[in-house]
Amino acid sequence: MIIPAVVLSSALLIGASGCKPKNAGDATGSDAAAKVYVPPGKYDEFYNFVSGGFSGQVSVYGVPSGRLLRVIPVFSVDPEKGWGFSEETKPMLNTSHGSVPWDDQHHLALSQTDGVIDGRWIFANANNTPRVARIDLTTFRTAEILEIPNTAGNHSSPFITENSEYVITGTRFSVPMDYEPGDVPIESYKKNFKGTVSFISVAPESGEMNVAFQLLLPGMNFDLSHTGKGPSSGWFFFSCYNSEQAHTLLEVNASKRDKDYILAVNWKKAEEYFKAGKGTKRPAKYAHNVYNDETHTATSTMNTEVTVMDVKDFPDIVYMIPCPKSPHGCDVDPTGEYIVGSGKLAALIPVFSFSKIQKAIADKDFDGDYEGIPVIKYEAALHGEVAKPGLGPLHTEFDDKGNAYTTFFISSEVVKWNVKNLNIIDRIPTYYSPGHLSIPGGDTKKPYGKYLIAYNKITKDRYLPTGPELSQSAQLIDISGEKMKLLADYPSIGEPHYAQSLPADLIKEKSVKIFKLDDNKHPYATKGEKESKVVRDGNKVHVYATMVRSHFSPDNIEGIKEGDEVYFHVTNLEQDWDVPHGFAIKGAINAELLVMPGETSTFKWIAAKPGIYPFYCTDFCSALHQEMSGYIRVSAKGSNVPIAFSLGKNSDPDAAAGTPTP
Ligand code: K7E
Ligand code: CUA
Repeated sequence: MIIPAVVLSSALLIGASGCKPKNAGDATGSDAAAKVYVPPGKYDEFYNFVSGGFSGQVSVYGVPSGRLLRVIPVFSVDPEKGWGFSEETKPMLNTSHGSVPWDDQHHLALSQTDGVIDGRWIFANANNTPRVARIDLTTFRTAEILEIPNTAGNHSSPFITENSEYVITGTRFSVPMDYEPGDVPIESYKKNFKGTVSFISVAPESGEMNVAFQLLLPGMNFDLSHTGKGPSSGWFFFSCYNSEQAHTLLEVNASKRDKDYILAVNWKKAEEYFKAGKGTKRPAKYAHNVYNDETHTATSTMNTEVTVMDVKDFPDIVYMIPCPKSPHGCDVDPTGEYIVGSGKLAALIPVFSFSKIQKAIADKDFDGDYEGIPVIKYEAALHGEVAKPGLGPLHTEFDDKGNAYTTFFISSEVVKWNVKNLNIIDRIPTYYSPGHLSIPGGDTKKPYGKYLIAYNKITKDRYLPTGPELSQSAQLIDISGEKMKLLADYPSIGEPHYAQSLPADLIKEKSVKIFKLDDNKHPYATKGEKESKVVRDGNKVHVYATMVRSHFSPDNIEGIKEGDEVYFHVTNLEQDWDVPHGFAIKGAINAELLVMPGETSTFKWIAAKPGIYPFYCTDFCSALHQEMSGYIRVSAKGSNVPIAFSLGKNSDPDAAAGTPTP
């Protein structure tokens, strides 16, 4: 998020320099310690999924302990797990721009049934090269990545509808559409730059995603969004800024107006039009990457078409609601009646009423239009304003008792207020400058109002110094009582933006422990040591290898020649939980492989130079893990060393050292 320095320079300095709120550091007593203590061998109550920001990954923590359980590789390569390095996972990072090994991951959306978290999948956005990923919560792996056409800056993403019908995304950067000429003067923004909102359908059983259709909107910046629920079911709300349509020095030029907008989208209506065959098919190019748990392999296909509906042609789909000063968070309360807009520069928080919005639309209580979209009168949509809440409101989540909790970036605090009467109930300092906050279920119909986690941008003086960069910090706050209580601080990975949590009981029994070897349909799977072999095919060599505690089969390989492309297809024969084996070769310009029980992965290696190359298992798998290794011999291009492979054919150690074979 960005706060215009010119407008708020003094306030920003206070915020960004981490002005110590009173009682900084006073957090906890033995009471707090007991609340976060999860004894050794016991499980946490919640899984907490945290966006990784510029790390591109998603991390999983236990709450309340704050223990890091896992980092799930999504949009960035991960040498630890071979993600993006194995032949099988490389297609997952494919895009219309080629392979993209990194992204910026901000928001997460757990799948829902009837507005309640159902524990099947979690969706994640890539901000930079627009994509949405689906992570399977049985394997904790990225199962699918879909690129989004006609989009730049996929920030307002992904937001899910109540029954996971669609994941909805909006553009941060308006740009010329992919099917229009892109080589236009930047100052032609108003004419040529457009925004879009994309409806990504989610198949009910498999979860497979597809860009169903897109709405074409005026050029501006769409920031954040939430689905309606209950009475507002079938609607979507997006915060928009830069209604000034500035294309330079946005911190000044996009902060001029008193009000920007919340875009209200009647998505059910839009879907009706789409299903009736409305909209225009446009040429497009966007990658769709799917990982298959039976072949243990990803495939990437390039889509070539997308349906675009210009909202100008469908006047009853979208409406604008004025919202003070560059709104960021756009959050809908559990009842679905109240919509909270958080203007980054606003001195109050407006709360809109869905029933009033409906009445205003019925009565045509409009205040002109914005580029053809009717603008509902502010007062006509307003439920009320939270007065003097704090400085720099960003994001709001809800508990199960009718309260809202909003982060304030500049005044470094979380403020609790009542959604109906708009009175402030409590405020608690955070250390420092919180962005998002997360309450388990806090943006659904059913919040679990026990904990709140604030994700703070600035950490200075909270942890032992670690050079110029400190890891960002999460703070766990007890919200079970009237007053909030700080319980614990813990570091986080990358830059967390949004996070979501669910009760551990929803998914822990479904967690996959092994992949069944019998179900392995990888074309190069080797299901027993007897089947292991080395096969030459021109200058390509395929090694069908197995791994089991504590050896590879084969582990002596000869007959590889300089310049050969060698593919090590290694199958982990174990059928036991938590026994991966690793694979690495000296000098390989690749990462390791980390192969799960029953899985096959492929390591590509160019045999660049004659010599002997050891390979070994990188994961300490048994008492004899250090013995789990092997040798590859690479001979000169013209040599006549035949392909040979073996396991356990040891030479007589007392014999004289052999002479090199020519
Ligand atoms: Cu506020 Cu990208 Cu959701 Cu960061 S965004 S904080
Ligand atoms: Cu297998 Cu170490």
